[in-house]
Amino acid sequence: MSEAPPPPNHPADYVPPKVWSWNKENGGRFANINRPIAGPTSEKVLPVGKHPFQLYSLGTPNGVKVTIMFEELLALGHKGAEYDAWLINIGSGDQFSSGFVEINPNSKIPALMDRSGPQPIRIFESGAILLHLAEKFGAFLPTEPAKRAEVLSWLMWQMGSAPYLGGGFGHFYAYAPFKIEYAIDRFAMEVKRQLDVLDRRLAESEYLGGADYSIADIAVWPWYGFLAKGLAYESGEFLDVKSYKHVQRWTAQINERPAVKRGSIVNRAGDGNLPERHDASDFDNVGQKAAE
Ligand SMILES: N[C@@H](CCC(=O)N[C@@H](CS)C(=O)NCC(=O)O)C(=O)O
Repeated sequence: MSEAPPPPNHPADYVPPKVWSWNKENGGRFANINRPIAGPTSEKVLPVGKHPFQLYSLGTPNGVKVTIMFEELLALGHKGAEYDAWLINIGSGDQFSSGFVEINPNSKIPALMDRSGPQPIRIFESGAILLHLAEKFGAFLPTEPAKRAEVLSWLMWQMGSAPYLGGGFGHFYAYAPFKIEYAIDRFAMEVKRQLDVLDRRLAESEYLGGADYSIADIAVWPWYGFLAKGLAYESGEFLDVKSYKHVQRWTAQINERPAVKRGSIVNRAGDGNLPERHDASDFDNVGQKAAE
């Protein structure tokens, strides 16, 4: 029987050593996949399907941004946005395979290959993927400079802010091996500030970028809409998410979009979900849920 690793020092007792070293047993959820080095750990060629876009992803908030975008493009009638969505199980370390690292040297989902042109193009970072698709199809991103700047500002806001929500608040509130009041206080304050930023914007504007739904909403909704519904880190009551009325209005509005419903179940395991998506008809096989 293997012994449990010793608990980390009490935060107040910790004195950092001169040189940091990797303690694989430092606990916390995801300790098995976190590591201080980049690069592949196994050889694997990724599968390639029949469609112009090959997505390698998982249905996390960062992953569903992209599947929602594809479903929105298809709903608009852009047939060229057909995609194969392959499951990357980050809990099993699929993101460290040689094939995945060739597409994303940062080993994180989502990663996309655009095979629609003469040379395949790799794109990583969900914000870059949304921008690539928006420009390619001329959709969900205004061309008028002031409107475009507003959408891009909120898109980049999401990319910069969500790590405080997930890696900061979520980690210390839900995943760390023990509760540290200082860390939870610091990140709860920041996440509430972020919710207030969104609430004030959504009080004056129907969508984040302005009057029209855009890639800014597609990027922000999976993180902050999920949070507003009380579904992230079981923190709804703790953060009093219901008090952000305009975020609640916007969350409910986007939730109703059929493409959002479809995109939200892709690359997820379990009943009512689609672990992989290779054809629009795949949604028929998961029953009514996606079509409702
Ligand atoms: N800034 C990146 C973040 C991507 C990211 O953090 N992906 C997580 C899942 S949501 C992941 O792949 N984690 C695996 C790992 O860290 O090994 C993006 O928006 O694409």
